[in-house]
Amino acid sequence: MDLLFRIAQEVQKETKVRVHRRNVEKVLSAVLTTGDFWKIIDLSDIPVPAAAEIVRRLISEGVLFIDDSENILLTQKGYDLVSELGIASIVDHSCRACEGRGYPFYSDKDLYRTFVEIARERPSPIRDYDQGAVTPETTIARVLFMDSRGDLRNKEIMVMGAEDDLTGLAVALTRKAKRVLVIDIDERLIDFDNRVFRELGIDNAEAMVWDLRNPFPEEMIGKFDVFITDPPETFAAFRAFIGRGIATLKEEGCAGYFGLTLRDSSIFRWKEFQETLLNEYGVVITDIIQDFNHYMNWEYHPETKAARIAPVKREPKEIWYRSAWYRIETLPGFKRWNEPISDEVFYLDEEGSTT
Ligand code: SPD
Repeated sequence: MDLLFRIAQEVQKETKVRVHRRNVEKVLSAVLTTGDFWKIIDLSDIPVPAAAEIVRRLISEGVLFIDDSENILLTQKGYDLVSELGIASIVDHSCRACEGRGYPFYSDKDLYRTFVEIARERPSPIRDYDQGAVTPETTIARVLFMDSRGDLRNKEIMVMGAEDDLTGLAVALTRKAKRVLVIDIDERLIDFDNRVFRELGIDNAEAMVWDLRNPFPEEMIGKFDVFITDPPETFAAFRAFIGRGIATLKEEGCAGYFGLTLRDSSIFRWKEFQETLLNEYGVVITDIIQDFNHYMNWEYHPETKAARIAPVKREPKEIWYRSAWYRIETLPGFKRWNEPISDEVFYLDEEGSTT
């Protein structure tokens, strides 16, 4: 049996994360490109537990080794294998200026500067709610993307459960939306936003504490033009954040924005998420921009499963956790999902490891 195919099967059995042969191939491409384990995950686009186990198995097979500086490298056997299989290193031709998003933050320098100044005082990400904030460049690009798609000016906008990124604040700072409602479980973020709204006299925005495991009250259903969120990658969280986000939309033709990563969920799960969007919720996916969202490394990393299962002790230095930015649109007959969540598995499951 082909070595890469066998490794894929063994990894799947061991980790319960679905992987295929080409995921193993991509890890080898990534190792040809960087020795840093966290960047290998970034380039391989697979969940951490799968990447860690693939690397371990390739080490046991004599294909890879770890040097004294904790770089992951190919052995001579490894070089022979990649040459035999025609596996190449990864090249990146994406635009350096906009970091591949297509919406450069400097297109609105005033907004960017104001945001960076205000965000200096932001609360630090905490583990309890799977927080990990995106870079200011990402947050501003989210706003510029929305504006470019006609989803900002004079719109009623709901920003849900992801205010560690301060996207609701950035939307409000444009003063172009008709109304902004920010909800988050973390009181620190809500107090932060409300203080800024008050100090800057932004009177069409408010922030409110809300646990998305609870259904929305009737007065929040069908009241918004646009929702924005960034859920943890479990099914329960997908429903709580995105199902409920869709429930807040007024009618067909309204839009939702959210991030999905391949660091905490597999491409197989993406298929299931996408099926839920299309078949159950009745929305269409209009955009998926890979690696749009760049997350700044979080201080609680050493306490996570990801750190525990990594084949190296070295902590991430560069940005390695990125996610795709999805835009969806409601179609006639779309479904508003607003059930209570009883699932215990909200932040973490077999594919997730960074909480
Ligand atoms: N725990 C690491 C930071 C994760 C931030 N959330 C990313 C959600 C992507 N949908």
